[in-house]
Amino acid sequence: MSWSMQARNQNRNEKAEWIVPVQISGTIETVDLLDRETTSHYWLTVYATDCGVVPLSSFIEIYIEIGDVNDNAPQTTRPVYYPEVMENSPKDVSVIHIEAADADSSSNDKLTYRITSGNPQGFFFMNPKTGE
Ligand SMILES: [Ca+2]
Ligand SMILES: [Ca+2]
Repeated sequence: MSWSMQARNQNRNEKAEWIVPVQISGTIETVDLLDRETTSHYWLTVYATDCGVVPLSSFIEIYIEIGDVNDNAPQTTRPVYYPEVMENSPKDVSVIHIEAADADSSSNDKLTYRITSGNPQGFFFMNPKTGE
């Protein structure tokens, strides 16, 4: 009996086909690093074919979901911002609103913001949840 397998990636319309070594039980293993941010799932079609004079075969579909690992840092739209605020401005004037995006699904809605330097006198405050 031999196994053959087709991998279809519905996101990109790519198609790959390869033959898995002859085994009685077909084990699917990864052969390269996967990246959920590039491809979040795979549809595999596995054929099992016997060695008869007239070979018979059957197939199954396998859906593989790629679990997320936090392997991307948050990205802001620009590396440096140059906002301006007038002197003598009243308290609570908004200076800038920073927004960052993160490609990891596990990081969705979990980004926090904080000022790490340049604010020794505490003139500025940043909301850790909103980036304002
Ligand atoms: Ca992340
Ligand atoms: Ca990830």
